[in-house]
Amino acid sequence: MTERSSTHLVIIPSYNPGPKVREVVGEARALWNPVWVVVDGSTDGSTDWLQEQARNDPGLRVLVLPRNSGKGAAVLHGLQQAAAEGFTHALTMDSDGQHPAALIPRMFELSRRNPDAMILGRPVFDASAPRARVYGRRLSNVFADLETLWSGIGDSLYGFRVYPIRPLCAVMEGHRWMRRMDFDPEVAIRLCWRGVRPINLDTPVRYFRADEGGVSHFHYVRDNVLLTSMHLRLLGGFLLRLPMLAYRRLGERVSTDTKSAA
Ligand SMILES: Nc1nc2c(ncn2[C@@H]2O[C@H](COP(=O)(O)OP(=O)(O)OP(=O)(O)O)[C@@H](O)[C@H]2O)c(=O)[nH]1
Ligand SMILES: [Mg+2]
Repeated sequence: MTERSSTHLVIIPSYNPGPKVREVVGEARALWNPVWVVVDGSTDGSTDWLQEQARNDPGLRVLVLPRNSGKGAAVLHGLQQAAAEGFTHALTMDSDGQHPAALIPRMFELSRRNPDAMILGRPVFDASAPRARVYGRRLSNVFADLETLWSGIGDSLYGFRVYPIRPLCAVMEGHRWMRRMDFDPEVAIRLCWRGVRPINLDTPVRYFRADEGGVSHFHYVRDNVLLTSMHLRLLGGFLLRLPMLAYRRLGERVSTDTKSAA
């Protein structure tokens, strides 16, 4: 039985996840307590199973959004409730089985040692990953590097992360963006702008075929248009912050040099 944390929780946004969600929730619960699943207007019957599980497991909570609102909106819904209950840090992971639940304790351990930082999983793909996914993210990563002056975001799109809740809510509540698939890249960039340091951890990613229970709701055209317009919008914010970012990055270089010289 895992001991309940009153400060660190797992939040799983879930939209029509297919059968894999059962394994994901089971693995996450075996390693962490509490785990919250935010059902984002699912219509695939997964809600009933999740609610039934939660009835028999005090470590599992299921929040249900009546309508599909987007990944970011689902995460924010969980974060706001978690903040109200005194939680300080949240690990986000997908409900489709792609993220390595086994690394939840390691991610939280890194976060506990660096509570002001965000811990970013960095995907290590195997042969199961579609090439479009492996190479397609490079452009988003180039933009994210530029927009943060190479502050160290290892992967802008990957959703297996631990965030400090308070700055994340502040960033999201201040803008109407970040509610859909723009959530993962835009929050990482905006948190960098606020001075939240990224720490990267390499983590394996699995892609499942449809006959293995794999499900994706990523729409190549719709979501790539969303991501491209997001980066174009963020470039404006970047130019405004350029002097501040350059000043900060210069300071980091000097302090690193000082340390290495000591
Ligand atoms: N796409 C999508 N995902 C949602 C939504 N609401 C919650 N989610 C969850 O967000 C996570 C990521 O969704 P995926 O469709 O797997 O997107 P992805 O992992 O970026 O795309 P793939 O690399 O193709 O798997 C999953 O846990 C979804 O269940 C939504 O409205 N749209
Ligand atoms: Mg996925």
